[in-house]
Amino acid sequence: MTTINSNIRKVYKKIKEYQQIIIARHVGPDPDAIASQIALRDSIRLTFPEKECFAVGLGVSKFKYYGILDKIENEKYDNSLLIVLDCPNLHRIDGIENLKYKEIIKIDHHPSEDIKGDVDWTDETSCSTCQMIAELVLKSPLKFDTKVAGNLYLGIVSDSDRFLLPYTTTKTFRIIADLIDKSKVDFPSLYSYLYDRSLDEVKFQGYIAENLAVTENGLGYLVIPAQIIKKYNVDLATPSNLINNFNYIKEVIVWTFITEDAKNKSYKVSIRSHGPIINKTASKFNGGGHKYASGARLNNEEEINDFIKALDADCEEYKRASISNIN
Ligand SMILES: [Mn+2]
Repeated sequence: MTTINSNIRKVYKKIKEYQQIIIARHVGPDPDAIASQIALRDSIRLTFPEKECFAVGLGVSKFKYYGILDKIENEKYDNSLLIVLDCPNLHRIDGIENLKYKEIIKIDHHPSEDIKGDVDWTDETSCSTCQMIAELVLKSPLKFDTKVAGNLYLGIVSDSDRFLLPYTTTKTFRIIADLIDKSKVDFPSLYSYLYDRSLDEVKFQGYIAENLAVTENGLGYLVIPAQIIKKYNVDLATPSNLINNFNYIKEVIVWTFITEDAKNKSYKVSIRSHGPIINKTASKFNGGGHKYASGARLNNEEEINDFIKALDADCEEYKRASISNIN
């Protein structure tokens, strides 16, 4: 508790100190990354209207509800403070080309990688980066309004998968209760921004359910060819958006979608787990992430086969360990 509070103090102090603040997050953002980034920017702007504070990176049209990202000339911000959210590795930060920042703050809930922040607030027990930003605005003099609170709420709900994932803690609920009490945000009205989807997507989910292969060890996997993505009129990001919907299938303890990325001549991989730790295997295949939610990249069929075998072995080992625990 003390370390977290001291991180909040340190982060606030740096924000106060700098005139130029650039906020970035990982490439291919999800709601937690975008919402934390825009919420922090808007909170800093509310608190310090005289500062120049920008949220950078490529915009994603389906996330425009959260707010519009800033297009700036990075070369002009040599004296800036860079705040990186929801991203542990330098090469995955979006939109900081040619930015010669003075100091870097990291706020993230992923396992630590190569970014070492001048202030480094890494909390793997947090369900989301938005939970950390919510704590920051609640416990520091940073101001927030219903829009900031709504963004943070959606990021928390999204990354915790509606509080289903084990990263959800009593602290998550305390922070959310505080956030709602203090902002009076009408949270039930926000869910459509996360959960509205097209009929095409629902039909594509049916395709996945119909075609998912399941091994004896409880690995569910599906290789999705580019022409299927085209046929269902969805896109490369759709399988990873749908992957959490395949939670709570009795026969499946780990599941993965391997989607052909025709443009980059590779395969984009999402993985989820109900038990076995999967990020070690993910990191062997150009990926990584959380213990129970990871991603990877594969280049050819041989790698696909090796990857499926490795994940299946993780499932087998986990099953064996659980059986010997019972005995
Ligand atoms: Mn996150």
